[in-house]
Amino acid sequence: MNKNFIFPKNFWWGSATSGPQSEGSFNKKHKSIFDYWYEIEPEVFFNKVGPEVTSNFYNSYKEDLAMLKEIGLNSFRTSIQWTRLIKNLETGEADEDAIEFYNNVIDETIKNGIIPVINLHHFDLPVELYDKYGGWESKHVVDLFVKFAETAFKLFADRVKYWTTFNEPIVIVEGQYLYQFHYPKVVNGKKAMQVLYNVNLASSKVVKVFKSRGYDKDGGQIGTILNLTPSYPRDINNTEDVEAARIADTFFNESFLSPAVKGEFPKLLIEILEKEGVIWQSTEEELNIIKENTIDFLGVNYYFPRRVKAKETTCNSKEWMPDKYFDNYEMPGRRMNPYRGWEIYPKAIYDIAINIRDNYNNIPWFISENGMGVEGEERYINTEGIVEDDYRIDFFKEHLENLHKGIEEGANCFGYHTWTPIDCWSWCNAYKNRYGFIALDLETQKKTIKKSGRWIKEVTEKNGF
Ligand code: BGP
Repeated sequence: MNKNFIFPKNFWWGSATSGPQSEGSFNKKHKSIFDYWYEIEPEVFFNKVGPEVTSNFYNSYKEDLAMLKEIGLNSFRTSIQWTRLIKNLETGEADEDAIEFYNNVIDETIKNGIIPVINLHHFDLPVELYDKYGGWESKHVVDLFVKFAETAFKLFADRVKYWTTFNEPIVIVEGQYLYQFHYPKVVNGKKAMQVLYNVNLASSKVVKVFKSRGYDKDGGQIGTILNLTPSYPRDINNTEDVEAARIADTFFNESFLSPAVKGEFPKLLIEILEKEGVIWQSTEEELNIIKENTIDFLGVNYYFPRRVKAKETTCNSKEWMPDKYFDNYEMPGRRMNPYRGWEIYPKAIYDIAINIRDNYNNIPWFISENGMGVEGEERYINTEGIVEDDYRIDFFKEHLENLHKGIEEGANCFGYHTWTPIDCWSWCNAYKNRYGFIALDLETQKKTIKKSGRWIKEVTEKNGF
């Protein structure tokens, strides 16, 4: 018998993108680390497609938002680019053209009956701040970010009620300071841990400004977006595997989740970092800011689980790395998305829901990204020109079924956003894998609703499937 999956009242059905991945860099006043990286190493990016045009949202936001309405979305996340909004990075003064653009986007979103959710940082540090101060290594940069946030609140918080500070902050640590998949590709465990601390501090300082200036009156809420990758041990009966998974979890999930929700860093993390001599520099005053400025709601990006086993290899790096404590484990028979190279494991969504319910105060949260990137979707275009992406519909259904089970068991989840509404630029993968409900023809910028776009419309109308 087919079961129906109906979701709570006022559930958010939506989709997320980010400024640097959809707007194009038209009229920006500063370069982000990605703009700069593309300039110096274009060959790193798939087919050498860079961030200049992406999905042209800067010019086509009206038509794009109308399409989001057409597929029934009731909420939409994007980000304001620091490198666009802020003319003077030291003072936080805004740029006129950017003010007009973001005002138009916000007003148009609301006009279409869609709730705007605005994020402030999506890996897009202004490169000048890296060159001058070392980027997130610097507490001065933390304070400049707070100024940027304050400018954004002043300009737009009258209409934007849901704000988030960072998207996947652990990726800044991993990509820029450990595993070299984001510029400046530094490998330095000690710096990585300082950055982990500084970004947590930046988030809490922004929460503090939001609340102390009263932007939380009138329904305003502030949260953060974390990519949670639950760590599953190779063998749950092997205590060393289980311990390795616990440590991986503390590094990659709890290091942001715990400060954001509970106001403190996990004890296990601090213990390890002290023992290794790589603990960050902090002050009492800063730790109090983190303690007292926790988030109102959480966004969870979920794509794949982490599988872990006890350390078997020796760490080759001369640098201290978290990987000293675990090895990643390739589980035989795991189900893969071969294009992105990520395991597909829908049950993790249920496990996340229960973890938040039981260990994180059952804080209100939503799935802020979930999706399946597929290469070569032209293969699935039918005679009417529509991409028949049944695999994506199945992927969403399976994840939603697990989410539904979590909600039935008391998880406080209020929405589900997919990645992404319209095929967008995926960092170094550029336009290799497509995720959207709406296909983008890169050459003509023509946008066409896929089969999944029709499907999500029905889902939002029924509040389930
Ligand atoms: C998340 C990011 C997004 C997006 C997505 C898909 O980690 O928040 O920005 O890009 O992953 O991943 P990718 O683009 O690497 O395929």
